[in-house]
Formats: sequence, structure tokens, C-alpha cells
Amino acid sequence: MEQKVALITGITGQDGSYLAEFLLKKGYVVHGIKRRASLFNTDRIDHLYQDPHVENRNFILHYGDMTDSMNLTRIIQEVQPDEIYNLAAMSHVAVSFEMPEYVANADGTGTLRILEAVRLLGLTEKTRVYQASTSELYGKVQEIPQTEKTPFYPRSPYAVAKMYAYWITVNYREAYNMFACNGILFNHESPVRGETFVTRKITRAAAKIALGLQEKLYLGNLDAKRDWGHAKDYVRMMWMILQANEPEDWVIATGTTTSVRDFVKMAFGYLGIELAFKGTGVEEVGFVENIDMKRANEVIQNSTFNIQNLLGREIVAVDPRYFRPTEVDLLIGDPTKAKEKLGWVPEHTLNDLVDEMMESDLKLMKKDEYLKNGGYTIMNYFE
Ligand code: NDP
Ligand code: GDR
Repeated sequence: MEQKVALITGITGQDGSYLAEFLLKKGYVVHGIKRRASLFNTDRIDHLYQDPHVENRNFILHYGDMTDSMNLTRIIQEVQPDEIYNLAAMSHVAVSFEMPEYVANADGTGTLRILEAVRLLGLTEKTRVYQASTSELYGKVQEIPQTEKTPFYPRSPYAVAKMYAYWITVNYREAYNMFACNGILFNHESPVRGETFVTRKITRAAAKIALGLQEKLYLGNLDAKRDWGHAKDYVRMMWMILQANEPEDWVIATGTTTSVRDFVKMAFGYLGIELAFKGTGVEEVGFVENIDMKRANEVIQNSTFNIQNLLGREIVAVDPRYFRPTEVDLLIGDPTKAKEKLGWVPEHTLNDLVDEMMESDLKLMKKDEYLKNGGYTIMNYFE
């Protein structure tokens, strides 16, 4: 059987890297689009790299950008993909308020560029397109839990751009009979989640605080609730969506929701640190109420920092700088359709996810501790 060919935009991102791994294991030839940057930006996919001098490579990268139609059209023409996974986007909701026009261009019009290239190149019969849609489309709560039929009410320039992308995908499916689908994915995380998304910001900070490398974790809205899943389960579903008999739109979620505050407790809990919160609004703080030393010693092992110093200390605070002009308070998805029609079953729980992220960040921060003890300066990013 001939090898299938996939093209992934956003291959250097969290989902792009997991999806590339997944498709390579399935025997695909995987092409990816990466942006030119002044420094290397391929950390997440370096383990998949193949020397361009080797023949019959099955992992090939192309320079490109979602804002450049000619570039995208040329790549699609060259690659002649069976499947396109359009994952590229400026994906940070808070940042989208600072650069709304760019986000409309890359996240919204960028999707049109992909669909139109497929059409103009006469590939509508051959090429199936997956569009990375988002639970942010639901925005202001209209219905709980959210399904494929729940009305949209976007609350950020990011979500508004993604709403255009959602509908242009539906339109190309209906107008040109394309196999184009939206996966409406709820938040999904992993050890390679971008460091400025809240889960990763928390797991990194928890690890740093436990090693004495950071004083405090500053967060925005602790009451926000998200339906958090594992990226590995979600990229598998992206593939399943394109293997379905009919092109449709799908909600992918776990069906449970957790507040940011509770996620913080879970992350510190992994380290044996029991956090309690007091105060309200911007005055709210999280302090260390108890430390299970047996657990702490078990997971941290041989730190030069005495974790008992943390007892009673306030290590979480609210900084209104992280509030958004308009917030999405509560997301909880109903994945019944995906489970019943495609047989999707998530393999990871939120507990597994937190453990995996904490284990990985602890390992990373131990490197920092080692460097610090060797006299090197450690960079601190608190975004
Ligand atoms: P990331 O932010 O980790 O990755 C985004 C990718 O898009 C990166 O490879 C980035 O490149 C690339 N990119 C950004 N702008 C451009 C551009 N102008 N041209 C070309 N490439 C660009 O996101 P995730 O992997 O988490 O998410 C993947 C997709 O799924 C995104 O579209 C996101 O909006 C959507 N989504 C994500 C969810 C989640 O919870 N993770 C949930 C629902 C939807 P670079 O590395 O150079 O920055
Ligand atoms: P989100 O993810 O906006 O849901 O978008 P993020 O992790 O950024 O925020 C989740 C919730 O946590 C609150 N929050 C903070 N968020 C960040 N980033 N930093 C903080 O300090 C902080 N404090 C509280 C936020 O206000 C929010 O309510 C993600 C992205 O991956 C999108 O691309 C994707 O479409 C959606 O998930 C589904």
C-alpha cells in the first residue's frame, strides 16, 4: 500500500510535535511548515529530525508562514498531501488582545489560504483538511456542557479569528464538497505545553519553588474553570476525524472541569506541599499549610534547598496584570459524539497529566539548580 502523505502547519508547536510522532508511527510521510526564526525553534521535534542528505526521508520541513498565500500554495502543490492538519496559530488568548490584527490574519485568513490553495490546485477530492478549532468559540457561557450544537459567543480576538476559521471550513465543505472538518478541542496540555499557558506556568513554578529557585507564583483569575485533557489523546482524535466516513465537526473534551486554583493545589500536591488559600479577589494568596516530608524527599531527592523553609510561606499571589479584558469563565465539553461515532476513548486522567508535567518540570528545574550551584545565572520568566 502506498504511504500516506500528511502536511502539518504548526509542527513546531505542542500538538504539531505529538501529531508528527503519531503519524510517523502510523507509517505516514510527514511534511511540516516551520517559521524562520533568528534562533533554532525546533526543540519539540528535534528528535524526529532526519538528515536532508539521506534518501527516502519520511520527515521533511519547509519554511513557511500562515500569512503568506504564495508560500502555502507552493508547499501544498509540492507536497500533494492526502491530509492537511492546520494547527498553526498565534494560540495565546491573552496575547491576542495585544495583536488582534495579526491574529485575524494568521489564525483566521490563514485558514482560508490553506482551503483556497487546496481548491485552486484541484486537490478537493484528494486532500482532507483538519482545522484546529477551539472551545474558546463558546466563550460566554450559553450552555453546560458544551456540544457541537452549542451556540458560539467568542470573547477574545483569538476566538473571533478562530470563529472565522471555523465557518470558512464549514463553507468550503458545503460549497466545494471538500473533506474539511473542525475539531473543537478543549484545553489540552502536556510536558511540552508552551510555558506561558497556565498549567505549564504552574508546574514550572511549583518545581522551581520547591527547589528554592523562585519565590512566588503570580497568577490572574484563579476561579476560571477549564476542561483539561492530555495532548496525546487529542492528536489521536485529530487523525480519527480525518479517517471518518463523512466530514463533520467534533467536540473533543474530557467532560470534567477544574478551577485554576485546584490545578495549583494538584501541582504542589505532587511535591507533598499542601496549599491553602485565604483572602478574596486580588488579595487572595496561597500559603503552605503542611508538607509531607516523606513524599517531598521521595520526588525531589537531593536538593540543596531545605523545603521545610516553605512552611507557612505565601507562595501564590494574584496579579491583575494577568486578567483578560473579557474572560471565559467556564468550559466543560461533552465528547459523546466523538466517543459514540468514532470510538474515541481518552487514555489519560487529569491526575496522570499533572504527575507527568510535574515530573518533567522537576527534572528540568533540577538542571537549573545544578547550574545555579555551579555559579551560573538562571533566567526567570514569569509571563
Ligand atoms: P502552540 O502555540 O504550541 O503552537 C502553535 C504553532 O503554530 C507553532 O508551531 C507556531 O510556530 C505556529 N505558528 C504560529 N503563528 C504562525 C504563523 N504565522 N505561520 C506559521 N506558523 C505559525 O499551539 P498548540 O500546539 O497548543 O495548538 C495547536 C492548534 O490548536 C492552534 O491552532 C491552537 O489555536 C489550537 N488549539 C489548541 C488547544 C490547546 O489546548 N492546546 C485547544 C484548542 C485549539 P512557532 O513555534 O514558530 O511559534
Ligand atoms: P486558554 O489557556 O486561555 O484557556 O487557551 P490558558 O492556559 O492561557 O488560560 C486558562 C485560564 O487560566 C486563567 N489564568 C491564567 N492564564 C495564563 N495564561 N496565565 C496566568 O497567569 C493565568 N492566571 C489565570 C486564564 O485567565 C484562563 O481563564 C488555551 C489555548 O491553548 C488556546 O489556543 C486554546 O484554543 C484554548 O486553550 C482551548
